[in-house]
Amino acid sequence: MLLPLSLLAPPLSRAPKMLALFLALFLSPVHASESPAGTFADGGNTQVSAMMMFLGNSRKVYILDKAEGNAAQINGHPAWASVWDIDSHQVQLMDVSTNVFCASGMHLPNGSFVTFGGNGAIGPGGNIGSQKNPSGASGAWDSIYQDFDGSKSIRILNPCNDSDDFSSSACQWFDDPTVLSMQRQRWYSAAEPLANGTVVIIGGFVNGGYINRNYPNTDPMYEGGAAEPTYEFYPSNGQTPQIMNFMVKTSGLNAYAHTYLLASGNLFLQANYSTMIWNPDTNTETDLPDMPGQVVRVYPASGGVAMLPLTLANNYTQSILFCGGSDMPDASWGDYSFPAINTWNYPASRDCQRITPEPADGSAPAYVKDDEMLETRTMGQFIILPTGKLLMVNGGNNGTAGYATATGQTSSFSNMPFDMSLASGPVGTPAIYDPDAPAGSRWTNAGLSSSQIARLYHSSALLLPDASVLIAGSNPNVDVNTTAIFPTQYQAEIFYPPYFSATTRPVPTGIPSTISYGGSSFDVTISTTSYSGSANSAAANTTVVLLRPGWTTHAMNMGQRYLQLNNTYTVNNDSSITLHVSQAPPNANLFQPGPAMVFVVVNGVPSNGTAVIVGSGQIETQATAPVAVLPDSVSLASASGSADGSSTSTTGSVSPSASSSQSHRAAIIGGTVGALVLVGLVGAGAAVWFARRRRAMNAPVPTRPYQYSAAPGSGAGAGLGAMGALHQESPSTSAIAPLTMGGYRDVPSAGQERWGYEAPAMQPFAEAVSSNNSITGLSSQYDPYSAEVMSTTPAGQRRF
Ligand SMILES: *[C@@H]1O[C@H](CO)[C@@H](O)[C@H](O)[C@H]1NC(C)=O
Ligand SMILES: *[C@@H]1O[C@H](CO)[C@@H](O)[C@H](O)[C@H]1NC(C)=O
Ligand SMILES: *[C@@H]1O[C@H](CO)[C@@H](O)[C@H](O)[C@H]1NC(C)=O
Ligand SMILES: *[C@@H]1O[C@H](CO)[C@@H](O)[C@H](O)[C@H]1NC(C)=O
Ligand SMILES: *[C@@H]1O[C@H](CO)[C@@H](O)[C@H](O)[C@H]1NC(C)=O
Ligand SMILES: *[C@@H]1O[C@H](CO)[C@@H](O)[C@H](O)[C@H]1NC(C)=O
Ligand SMILES: *[C@@H]1O[C@H](CO)[C@@H](O)[C@H](O)[C@H]1NC(C)=O
Ligand SMILES: *[C@@H]1O[C@H](CO)[C@@H](O)[C@H](O)[C@H]1NC(C)=O
Ligand SMILES: *[C@@H]1O[C@H](CO)[C@@H](O)[C@H](O)[C@H]1NC(C)=O
Ligand SMILES: *[C@@H]1O[C@H](CO)[C@@H](O)[C@H](O)[C@H]1NC(C)=O
Ligand SMILES: *[C@@H]1O[C@H](CO)[C@@H](O)[C@H](O)[C@H]1NC(C)=O
Ligand SMILES: [Cu+2]
Repeated sequence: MLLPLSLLAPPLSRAPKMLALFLALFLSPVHASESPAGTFADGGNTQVSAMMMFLGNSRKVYILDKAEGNAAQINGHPAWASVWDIDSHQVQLMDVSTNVFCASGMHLPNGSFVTFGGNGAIGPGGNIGSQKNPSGASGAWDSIYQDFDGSKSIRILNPCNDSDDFSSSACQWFDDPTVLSMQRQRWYSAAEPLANGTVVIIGGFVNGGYINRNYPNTDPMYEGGAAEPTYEFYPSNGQTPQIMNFMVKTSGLNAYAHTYLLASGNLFLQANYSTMIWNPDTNTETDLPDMPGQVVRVYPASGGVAMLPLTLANNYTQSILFCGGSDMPDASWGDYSFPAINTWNYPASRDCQRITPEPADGSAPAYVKDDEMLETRTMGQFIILPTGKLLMVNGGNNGTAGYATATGQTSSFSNMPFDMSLASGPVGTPAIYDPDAPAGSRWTNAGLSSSQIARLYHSSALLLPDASVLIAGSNPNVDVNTTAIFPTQYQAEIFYPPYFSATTRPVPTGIPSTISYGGSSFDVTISTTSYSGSANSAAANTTVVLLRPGWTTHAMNMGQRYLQLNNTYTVNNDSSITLHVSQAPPNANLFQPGPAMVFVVVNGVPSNGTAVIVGSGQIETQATAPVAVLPDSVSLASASGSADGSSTSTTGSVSPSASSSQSHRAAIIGGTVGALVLVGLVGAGAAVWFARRRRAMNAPVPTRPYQYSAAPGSGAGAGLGAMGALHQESPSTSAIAPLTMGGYRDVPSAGQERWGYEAPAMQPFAEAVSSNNSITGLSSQYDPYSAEVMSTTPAGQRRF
């Protein structure tokens, strides 16, 4: 296994190009008059197409692609994962065992990330893998791409940084469905965390398709075994997946249902043109009004959807904003195979609607028409900025997400005008939505440049710690195609929102590494070089916000949330400002436990984000405490700042500490915060004693906590449980090769024993239902990191 070596450096052949990029990005002089505000810059080559991304920590973005024929190779097969370094814009390839094609994903309370499901194994051209599942309808493994079936996968990643050993299993994806998997096959499932950090996973396709129905739709519940109308939890609470009626009601257009946890603990769901509130404990549904105009927002209509910032001004009222998508008539949507019409000629929607699902005054929830977008857009994606405005990027004017070789109107691939793309008219110009602006003036794209790179199906976008936005991916092709009209895209870009015109940025100190739900306030100080003009007005115009960028795929940022922390302030005699900041409100439904960034925004200019863990770091009911009363604000009329804190000036005076360079990057004032930024996420993760999910209600409680960083061997004898030993390697080899799955990856030579590995059970859906679906035993009972597993499953071999 050459995993460690290939991870440590990109192949030499790529080095010159990377070096050129590096030089272009960092060494060419950037003058203050050439502010990057509103522009795109090169973000490097992601080497795998960035269908999915998430911010692992202050240094790394993790990228996932589907299993496909990327030129970049790892362990003898094409790579479909990489980790992008925020400073260098270079990636290291990573190995993932299963096909993560169109998975869902979420953060966990301890700062790790998890992805759910995907497709069966495929080989070149998107064909079913060479090794079929027992049904014959999907792949268990493919001998060329060497991907395993990912349809039940639960993959876990513990984010690392450069001071960690990336070659160690601790920094790699854990991905082995024989050890940890969902109870059901789910492709395009929804995922949303509850207040205790448990993730609810909803619906999905069993196998593939454009939309989740046959036509006519005579079996809206199961579609003959192709639809999965149930929900389940990670970690599993032992419950057999139950049917969610809403999945039946919205059949056909219910993949990646838009799902948001509400203040009450219930969840808001929107799919097809239906809306409801769901109680996850009782599985009861309360209908809300239909989407006006029957505009579809879920995949493949793929509208931009976000929960608006929770602020003091709106009293943490949760409102969901929907923009764009498609209002194609029912028959146009076609079925699993393809749309009935030439979607690329059908303009996407420009309609926006807002809804407040739980109005504080008890009134009936209702959709309210919002300002229309500046253009029609499918696959537009909302990125919540630290300023509380929402950036919309990516997408196309016409059509839908998805790809196909034909439509109901174009039977031959050679007549498809955009190759496999079902969308056309890429929108290269971002737009910014201000939720607080008066109706009629919420959208603007003034001063924003256009990207020349089409970002259509399977593109993604993510807020970075410096408050710029990483934009990557786009691949409306069944397999890698760099010559298609909309090719497989590896080039990343960084978009700099307007506040990058500021020549200096606030540098807060004192942000803690963890945020609790209620309890004592904490003090954050910004120096005089962090703002300009009157200290009193700067202090009064400062907000402290918690922002979670989310796990992005398919024009969504799952888990994305923004919550303003309450604060008062003291203007000090040295013109610094001390902010007295409240913890998160004592209701984890408003902002679920887990990783986030804290930004301090002064006069509209954000600081860099500081990584924090919100809550206990564990999957459990989160402790809450009464909100401490904040000290009264203290002003000082004579104090003023020495920075250019303007969000609009591009030529303002440069503060002394920033005068050595006029590059926007260098002009961001250095300070002690740089070190603090990194402490939160990873530090908290390392310090936490990892309490484990209860593998069953009556699982033995571990007698001692298991520390993640425990030396290999300290848990000897523990292991995999039912499947027994999968690894024949020596312990030192298995420590760096967590991803192999026995006999399939290493094609056995004649007479060589396969190690008893069977692909995760892939019985047809109908069969599963009729057998009352007892859990296969391969499912969520074994958490490879779990103390319970360590202490209760003597069989097998330790993996790490
Ligand atoms: C990286 O992670 C380690 C813990 O894994 C932490 O101690 C360190 O501060 C982090 N930051 C940097 C810059 O490496
Ligand atoms: C959306 O839901 C409506 C109402 O149930 C249904 O008639 C329609 O077929 C659904 N659309 C699709 C494309 O499945
Ligand atoms: C804000 O919300 C809280 C909790 O829902 C409620 O108790 C309070 O009355 C609200 N305040 C205002 C001004 O609406
Ligand atoms: C989008 O659809 C409209 C209406 O059919 C059509 O006029 C336009 O040419 C399409 N745009 C592209 C890029 O195909
Ligand atoms: C890539 O797309 C082009 C244009 O449609 C097509 O001619 C070619 O066959 C495709 N290549 C592959 C490998 O699919
Ligand atoms: C500023 O100095 C005055 C006079 O020494 C003192 O009374 C006041 O408390 C100081 N204010 C702060 C915020 O330190
Ligand atoms: C806060 O600063 C922004 C950016 O300079 C400005 O647009 C806004 O009017 C200020 N708000 C107040 C209340 O001064
Ligand atoms: C988390 O909450 C869900 C929903 O109430 C519940 O089913 C689950 O058992 C809880 N998990 C833990 C670890 O508390
Ligand atoms: C914010 O803090 C102020 C000052 O202590 C207090 O009056 C106000 O009620 C707080 N708001 C919330 C939502 O806690
Ligand atoms: C903010 O982030 C940028 C980009 O990572 C970095 O160059 C800069 O040094 C950071 N500023 C501070 C004060 O840490
Ligand atoms: C975080 O929690 C998950 C779920 O319990 C676990 O699998 C993972 O190992 C934990 N991360 C670390 C760094 O321990
Ligand atoms: Cu997809």
